[in-house]
Amino acid sequence: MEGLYLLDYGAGNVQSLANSLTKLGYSFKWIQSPEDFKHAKKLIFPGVGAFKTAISGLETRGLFSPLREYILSGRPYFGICIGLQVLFSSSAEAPGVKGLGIIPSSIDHFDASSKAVPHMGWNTTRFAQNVTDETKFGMDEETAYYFVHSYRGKYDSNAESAKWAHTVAQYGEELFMATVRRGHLFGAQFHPEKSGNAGLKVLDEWLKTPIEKLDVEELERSVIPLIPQPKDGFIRRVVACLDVRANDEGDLVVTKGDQYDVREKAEAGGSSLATQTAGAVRNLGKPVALAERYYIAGADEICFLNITSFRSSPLQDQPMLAVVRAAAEKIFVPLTIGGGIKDTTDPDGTKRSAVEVAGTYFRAGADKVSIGSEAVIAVEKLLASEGIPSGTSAIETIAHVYGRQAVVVSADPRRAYVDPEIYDGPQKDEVVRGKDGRTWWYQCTISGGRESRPLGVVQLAKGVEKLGAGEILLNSIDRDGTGAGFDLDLIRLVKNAVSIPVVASSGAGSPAHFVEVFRETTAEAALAAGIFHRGEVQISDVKQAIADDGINSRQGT
Ligand code: 1PR
Repeated sequence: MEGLYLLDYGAGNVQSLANSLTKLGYSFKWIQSPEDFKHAKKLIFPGVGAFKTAISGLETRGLFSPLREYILSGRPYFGICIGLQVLFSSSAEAPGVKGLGIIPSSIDHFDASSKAVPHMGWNTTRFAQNVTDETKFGMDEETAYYFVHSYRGKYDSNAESAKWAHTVAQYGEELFMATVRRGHLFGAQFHPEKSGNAGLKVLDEWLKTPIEKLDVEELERSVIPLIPQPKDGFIRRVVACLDVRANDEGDLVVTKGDQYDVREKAEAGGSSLATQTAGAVRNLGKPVALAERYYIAGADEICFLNITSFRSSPLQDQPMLAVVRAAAEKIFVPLTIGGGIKDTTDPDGTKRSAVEVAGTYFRAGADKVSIGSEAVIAVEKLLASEGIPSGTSAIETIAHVYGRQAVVVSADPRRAYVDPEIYDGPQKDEVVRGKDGRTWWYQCTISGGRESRPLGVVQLAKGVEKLGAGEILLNSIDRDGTGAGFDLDLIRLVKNAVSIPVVASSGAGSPAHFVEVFRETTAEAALAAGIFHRGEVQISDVKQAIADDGINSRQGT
């Protein structure tokens, strides 16, 4: 498209939007300097991250005032996430930092007392105005879109800012502006580039709408007084996880362990083929092809874990980067990448900070990075320094630049059985009594379960929340690959300890296990690997079972 420009303030994953536009067949240019605004006929400002980082990124590049002038000139603008929030006067995220001041209101933090924050996941919207079909941009009230944010523009139908509201979403009991529109200005708090086909449709419809039609019927519109409904539209996510490593031939393959052991086993009386493959890394397919299959099947999120990255993971030689790049061209739901997100040294001696490593993944198309071993070490240091954060851990430094919603901690706990009568260790408050009468605490491990550490999972969860993690991916070494169902005790324990979202992982053997984990715990998402890789259960079966049970679920791609 002639005159379509994208604005990148220097942080966050803008590659996904670029990939979406390429997929839709649009050509575009990047705003490189203030001069470029003169040539822009339509402008999209995508972004995740912190309000302050976005504003100072614009200011440092001399783009703040030219952007404001561009918007006030009445030319089409589409702000995504932080690109919507900068339209407001200010944000509680960065007191004293001025936004563009187009919408006369402030962005505030979600109330975290009764729900997980960040608001991370899919949610439906309602129209806040009598919007004509021409300016719905393909949106409807049944469809869910992908959000990820801790701050939001509250919806109050009596406030002046409500006149900008286009759609409203409900999270818990809070209504907030999901999209804003006035004249040529449009903004989405959700990520259309990460909302599957529904999001691509919004982008396409907005881009296809002739400029003169974007401006219709302003005076006719009247604010609809919306009140919270008994149940919000927040979807419980189904995540497909791909554990990736090099096999013995050096090819990158999707593998899957049983309690983290990914090598084929010799079976007594097995075939000669089974005997030949015994000991080899289990190969369940190619990472990108499998991930694309799950996207098409309706996975709400895809997670890649580089499971051998603890050995050495120089950024120069990081095959996962190619996987992320290729996956991000085809997959338009959130991508999480884990393994090796830490300070590293390249073979030539070049040191790379964890932020640099994470930034490379974000620019390749990842939305979140997941930190395993380093998170355990960081919490041990936090406890040793009496709870005073150093500011230097990977969690802190990445969250500072890219926002906490971009930082996941992947926990690998294993049950440590104890006698409650005599156990008096530091984890005594974390001891769980099972239905079978046995008692245990959940011990954290590093290096893919190879090394147990003197840290309980509750200590880890609270510690990483304090350091700035935005989500916990909660594995269970005991349940991994067993198909025995999620460890509900573990999930409840961690959910009660933190207010960030938790992804239940390990042990899924059937769709009923997803229903169970969503019924019996408040986990925001549930992840499976083996059953999907082996084709035993389809993602659509899981979605259907959840929906049949009355749990909010997203159907389709
Ligand atoms: O420590 O920051 O480099 O991260 C390494 C990452 O690799 C961690 O997230 C760690 O969980 C993961 N990892 C390391 N070794 C293994 C292994 O399996 N040998 N895999 C491993 C973790 C567990 C789950 C799995 C679920 C669901 N995989 O992610 O997908 O248990 O499986 P299921 O549905 O088949 O039961 P760092």
